[in-house]
Amino acid sequence: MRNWEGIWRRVLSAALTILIGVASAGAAPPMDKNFYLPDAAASKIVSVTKEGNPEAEVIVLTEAVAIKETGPKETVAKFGEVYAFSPTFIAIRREVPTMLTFWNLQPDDEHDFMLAAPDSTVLMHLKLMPLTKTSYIFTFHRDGIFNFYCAVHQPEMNGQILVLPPTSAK
Ligand SMILES: [Cu+2]
Repeated sequence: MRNWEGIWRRVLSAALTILIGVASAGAAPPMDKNFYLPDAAASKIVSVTKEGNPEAEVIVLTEAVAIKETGPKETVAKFGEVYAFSPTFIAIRREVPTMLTFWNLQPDDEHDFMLAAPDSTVLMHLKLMPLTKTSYIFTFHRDGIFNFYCAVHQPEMNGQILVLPPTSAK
């Protein structure tokens, strides 16, 4: 009986995952204790939503700098596989909803996006699945330098978001 319950639970959770996936055009990244959006406290620093009306969009690519499939072999031997975000620097206005769309260009490599507050507190962590576009709308409520990381590819796969005050013209 226990086993059946376990199996049903797994079937239901798989079905739910598929439903959630379909609801958001198949691009829903997995969320669990390791992958999450900002909680209530972190949302006071940056709110992150799927839906909304972004005023700007930035596309962030995951680039293979040196990998085993394409080399250079000597570089991979010396440094291991090296990936980078592109761009690595993004300037965003505070209180301006900005869509960040991550394109994971690799067919067989997972990346992720871990965003840290200016005091280095981790605010959120997204999984970026192979050959997948992942979009969220970010509204920052604090100015400052926010570092971001792919936790899989450290120490090299990083970037910075500089949050500036709203323009006075606005
Ligand atoms: Cu990565």
